[in-house]
Amino acid sequence: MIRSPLMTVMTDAVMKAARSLKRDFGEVENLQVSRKGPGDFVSAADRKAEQILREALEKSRPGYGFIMEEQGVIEGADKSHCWHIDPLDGTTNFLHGLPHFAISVGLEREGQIVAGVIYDPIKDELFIAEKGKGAFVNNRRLRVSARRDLVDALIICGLPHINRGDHRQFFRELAAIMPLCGGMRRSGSAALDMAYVACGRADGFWERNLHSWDMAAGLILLREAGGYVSNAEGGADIFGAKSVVCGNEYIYRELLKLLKA
Ligand code: 2AM
Ligand code: CA
Ligand code: CA
Ligand code: CA
Repeated sequence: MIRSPLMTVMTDAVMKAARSLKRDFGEVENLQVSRKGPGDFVSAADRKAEQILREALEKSRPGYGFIMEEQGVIEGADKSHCWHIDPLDGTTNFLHGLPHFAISVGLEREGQIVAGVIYDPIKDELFIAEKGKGAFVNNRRLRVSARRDLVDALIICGLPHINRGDHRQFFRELAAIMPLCGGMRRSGSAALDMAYVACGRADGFWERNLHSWDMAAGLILLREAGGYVSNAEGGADIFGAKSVVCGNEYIYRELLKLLKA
């Protein structure tokens, strides 16, 4: 597979940040950790990886704006391009030594997500997608699953975080969906959840209270892998609604129906 110049820029930046994350994961007990709020941790590993991504992308694509989890919004001279960056998706896993986390970088052009990279440094899995060019994991083409029936489906959910989100709403949704589906998982990395639906390891996923940096790369992966995706109400404004429901065509429809019921 020949990588486009843009994909090379994105994957080079991500691999550089991943080396820093891997080093920090090796001595996670020595990391400086602070709490942004209850259950909302950030460590030196998150900040270092984000800075590496920012510097690498600024150098290769000067003027693009940034929306980053830790540094926030940085306006660029180029108003038509913006990176959505989560330097460490799955911080809670990371800080517990649980090897399931990722870097997520999406590129928005003229209001549309046109490219995404999600990298899991522990499993060495690189998920990439560009608009109109397909989605790949380690150079293998991705496709969503073909399962049609919820009873056979593996569904990933997210849990609302402590003091955030509507827990009652979540339990209503879970009560509607769980008894009908083949199995359920909760992983702690929304970016990997979306990547796993894109490659057919799971058949559907929904979560609320997410941010653009959690979802941007996953959205383009899903779309390029033939997946269906919207916000939890069925609308197109995923970042604004801060919610996502996705899957193959059939499972997406089933999930959305149950969420809206
Ligand atoms: P993070 O690890 O980058 O913070 C898991 O359900 C998803 O929720 C992850 O993408 C995780 O991203 C995010 N998350 C974790 N704690 C959160 C919080 N307090 N508020 C909102 N999102 C959170
Ligand atoms: Ca966080
Ligand atoms: Ca995140
Ligand atoms: Ca993060």
